[in-house]
Amino acid sequence: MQPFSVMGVVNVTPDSFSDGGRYLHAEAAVAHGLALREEGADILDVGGESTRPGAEPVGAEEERARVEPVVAALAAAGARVSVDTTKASVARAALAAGATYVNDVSALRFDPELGVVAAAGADCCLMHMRGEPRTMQDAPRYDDVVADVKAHLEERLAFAVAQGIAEERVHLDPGIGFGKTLEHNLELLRRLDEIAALGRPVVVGASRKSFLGRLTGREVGERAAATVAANVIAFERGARIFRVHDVAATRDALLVAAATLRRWEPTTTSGATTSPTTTI
Ligand code: HH2
Repeated sequence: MQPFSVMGVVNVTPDSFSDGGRYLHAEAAVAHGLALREEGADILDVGGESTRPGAEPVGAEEERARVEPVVAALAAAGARVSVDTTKASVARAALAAGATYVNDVSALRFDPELGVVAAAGADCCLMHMRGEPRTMQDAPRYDDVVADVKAHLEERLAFAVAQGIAEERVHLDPGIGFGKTLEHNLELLRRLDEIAALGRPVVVGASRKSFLGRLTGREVGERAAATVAANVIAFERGARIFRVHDVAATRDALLVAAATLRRWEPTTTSGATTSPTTTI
């Protein structure tokens, strides 16, 4: 079985940092999601609220209205769909519309009820974030960023299990770019094996983020190569799910990394890999 999963980003928002406004209409978002699936995405992550630094919150009703039709159409087309939300009511609507995965960047801190909703049978990603999106980049400080993130994720995992989510359904994410400096992000990638040691699948969302812009001097739409590099390193250090905008490039790089590092062989038909099976 393929030793990684690619999660394609479908932002149904006017203000996301890399593609805000491009897929605000449901039809455009669905077409984008289907295109990402063609590129090889194993999961499509549908979000209706930007979490970029300084983003203003969106009301639950507005967020639900953005996300629900897109989730329904993608699930009806046979895609595996996750919902990127911190709100129980949005998650409930998305799960009813066919999503099977809840991606919560607050790790059940903003709406503890979300755990109860996810416990009704969904997989769940708990991400580390310092504070909240509006203020998270205000002078972030840690004693030891990796140890602090690890302790936080361990505590949130215990909370999720207490809410009724089966431990084997929980994935953990260090939250690249969420209340972290360039050095913090690099340290987390460098020592990602320490997060993987928690024993749950690790999700990484480095895609096109500003620390890659700082390193390369490139604008947000020109960071695919930098994204690929970060993800290959993360894979080597134990990450298993890769949340990206550039699905084809990431998937190809991870196939090569998996074949090289883990001697994993894709099944080939006339030079192309067969459609990937998800591992989660
Ligand atoms: N990053 C973003 C959103 N959701 N979820 C997880 N699990 N991990 C991440 O790193 C992560 C995430 C931010 O990226 P994007 O969705 O492209 O931008 P925005 O939040 O501005 O919509």
